[in-house]
Amino acid sequence: MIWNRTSECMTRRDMIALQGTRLSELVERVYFNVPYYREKMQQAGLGPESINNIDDLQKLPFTTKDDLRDNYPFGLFALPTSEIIRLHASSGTTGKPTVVGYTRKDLATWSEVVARTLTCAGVERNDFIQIAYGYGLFTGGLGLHYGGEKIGAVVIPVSGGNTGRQIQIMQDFNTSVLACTPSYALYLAEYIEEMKIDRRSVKLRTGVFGAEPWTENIRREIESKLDIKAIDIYGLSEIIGPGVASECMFQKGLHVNEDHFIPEIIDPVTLEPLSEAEEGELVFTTITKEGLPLIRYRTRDLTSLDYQPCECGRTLVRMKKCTGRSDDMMIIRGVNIFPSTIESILLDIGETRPHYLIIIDRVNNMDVLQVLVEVDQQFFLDRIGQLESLRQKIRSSLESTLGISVDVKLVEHKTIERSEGKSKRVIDKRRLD
Ligand code: DLL
Repeated sequence: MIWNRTSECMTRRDMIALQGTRLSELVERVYFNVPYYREKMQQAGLGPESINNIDDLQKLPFTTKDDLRDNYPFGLFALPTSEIIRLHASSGTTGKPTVVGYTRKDLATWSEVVARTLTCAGVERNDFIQIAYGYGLFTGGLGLHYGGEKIGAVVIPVSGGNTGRQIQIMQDFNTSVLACTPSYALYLAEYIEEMKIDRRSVKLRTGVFGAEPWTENIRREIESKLDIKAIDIYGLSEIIGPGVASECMFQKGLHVNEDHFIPEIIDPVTLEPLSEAEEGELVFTTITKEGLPLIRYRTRDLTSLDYQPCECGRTLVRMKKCTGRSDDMMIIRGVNIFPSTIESILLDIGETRPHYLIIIDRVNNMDVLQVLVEVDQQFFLDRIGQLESLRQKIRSSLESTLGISVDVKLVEHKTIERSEGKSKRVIDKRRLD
């Protein structure tokens, strides 16, 4: 099933023409309505007449999270607040949050793109969607909510947390689709197992998981434990929230709703555009948004693009599953390391659980990397004598891939805190000083 065949199955030529028209309209709007953009364009020697098609996109300057923060809270809005009918904000770990505003039309666009996301995941009007993303300033809960209503499914707005109640609701209401972060899905699966809840009393068929990076290993774990298809959905508040891109049933990359958000991939260091299939930083230009349109917004997420049409019939460009962010990269003793690399190594070793914590510290002016990893409960009970050899095995796998020494600590089941929303898997004590 495809939600909007006209937009999702266009020829490349038609898409480029549509993007070009929308882009030049956008540039005209922001030039006259947002002093920040006007100044930046003037500095680059550009006027609205300079941008006529998508080849001109690369002439425009980038926008970053810092630009949004510097103009906190409403400085980049392109319309007066009398036209804005909803605000959301992204929490952010440092400094001020980023505030995003939606007009009535923006909310309609948001419902449309989330309806596409859900249809991509095989969700239909007969489904019962349990939304366990947080409701509030975070875009996850309300974003999925209105998309679910748009397709006519039965929306169950539980919000995050209270795991026992989540499961009770799944059983009583016959929930068929679960929407939450992958880390919470994993926690729910674990809870069902531990409480010895009969898996058949839960009728889940599909999960729409996103808001944080997750690997193929985690996907396999969730799919087998919950006996569902786990679909990756991507988005960010600044661009709209969930609904930016989603996997279809083929799970071969995430279709980007590029009639609304033009993606580009750039080298995060030189800022030069990269070609198809090259991995780099994802950049978006929102060509239909009214409240807070963004030009060449640097997401910091790392991925690549594939323009080949998909087996599902959609021609929308696909982005590879995002495994990390350029600002997630840890530099430990000069070596660039991504948390996702550590996660893959840990999960390839059978006896460990997908729960780990990476701790970086500086001792005597030297960076030290410690990895805490949970081990199967059975292992602690039956094979305690083999713990040391398991620890050595993990250490040598990590060290040979990362090229630096790693202190590995095996911990018992449930030692590492579970998360109901986005998980936090890295503690960098060097930054806390
Ligand atoms: O997380 C929006 C969202 C809600 C997406 C629910 C999907 C489902 P923010 O809180 O602004 O918005 O965080 C955006 O989260 O730049 C990525 O780094 C990360 N992210 C979101 N989805 C994925 C994903 C929402 N599927 C930031 N895979 C983004 C990897 C993701 N990272």
